[in-house]
Amino acid sequence: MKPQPYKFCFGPWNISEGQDPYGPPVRPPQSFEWKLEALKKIGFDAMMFHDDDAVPDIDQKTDAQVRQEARALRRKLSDAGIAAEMVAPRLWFDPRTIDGAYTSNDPKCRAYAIQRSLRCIDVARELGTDLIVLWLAREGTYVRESKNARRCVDYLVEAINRMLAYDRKIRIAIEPKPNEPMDQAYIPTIGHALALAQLTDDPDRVGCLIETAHAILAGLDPADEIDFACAFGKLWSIHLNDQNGLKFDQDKPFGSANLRVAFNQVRALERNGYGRKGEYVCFDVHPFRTTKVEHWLAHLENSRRTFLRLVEKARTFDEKQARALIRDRNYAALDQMVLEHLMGR
Ligand code: XUL
Ligand code: MN
Repeated sequence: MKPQPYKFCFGPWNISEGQDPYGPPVRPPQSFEWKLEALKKIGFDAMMFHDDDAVPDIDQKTDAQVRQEARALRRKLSDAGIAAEMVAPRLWFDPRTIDGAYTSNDPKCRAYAIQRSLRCIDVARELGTDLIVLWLAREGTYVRESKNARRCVDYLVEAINRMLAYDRKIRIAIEPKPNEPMDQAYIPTIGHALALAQLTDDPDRVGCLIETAHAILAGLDPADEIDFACAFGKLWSIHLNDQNGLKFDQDKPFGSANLRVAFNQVRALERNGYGRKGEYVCFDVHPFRTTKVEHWLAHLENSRRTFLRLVEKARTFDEKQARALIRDRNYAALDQMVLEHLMGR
């Protein structure tokens, strides 16, 4: 079968201004139009959105306004020839999500989180995508005894069921992350996400999104997470980036910390035919804080370049020789063969 060309995507937040918990922005804010133009200029195919990236101040607007603004955005995107890949409800900014969104101890706050998620579905429908991404940012605890984790599983299932019932066409991709902002998240890995899917009313419409950095933060190999999700036919999106060990979520350019781990992710995507059903390769990467304005898109272009170079590396890997070494249980030679291949021989 002819190899599928990949399609690429990023979100407006990936052209970030450099603020961190210790300092203010270091680059000037840019309009959405500027970001869309930048995406087009560097030849990406789609943009991913939070609900309020698509409709700013969404909580202050009526349902009709939300739909109308989302429709206007869709026109802007289609004039630019750019697709909307997914929409994700931003459930971690509002004061009502301070103690978690779907798993807040306060029933009024849980109701807000569900309502906001249904509006996110309205936005997705107007933007022409059926994919809703749930990064469950605050669904966890700082203090273990502060919530009942057993009940929280029921809350998560209830919220997802409400979304599934609200629109029979949407698919929900859970993006797990083990920590940050929480000390401990309830859905830290792909195994947890897919197990949760089985408890919902329509497991076939609940899948996952793997982010490299999140898998590494959970102490896992992202390539194995990819194979696991694909074994269920449920890898519906991916956020490739990189992460140097167990620290804050770094969102480094793809391959920047560990080229071999990146190679294995690409190999896993290739062997599972990722992209054949229209899935995009998304880069959830950030510029280094030191980045000058004139180099503002380099992390995105570099990530795609590294990805495509690794696709070549995956396709030219001597599988026959690798199989012979595996048969001989000569894993030392296999190990070195991978290194030589990545180093260019
Ligand atoms: C957070 C993260 C988010 C999600 C979308 O770590 O990756 O940007 O991808 O909400
Ligand atoms: Mn992400």
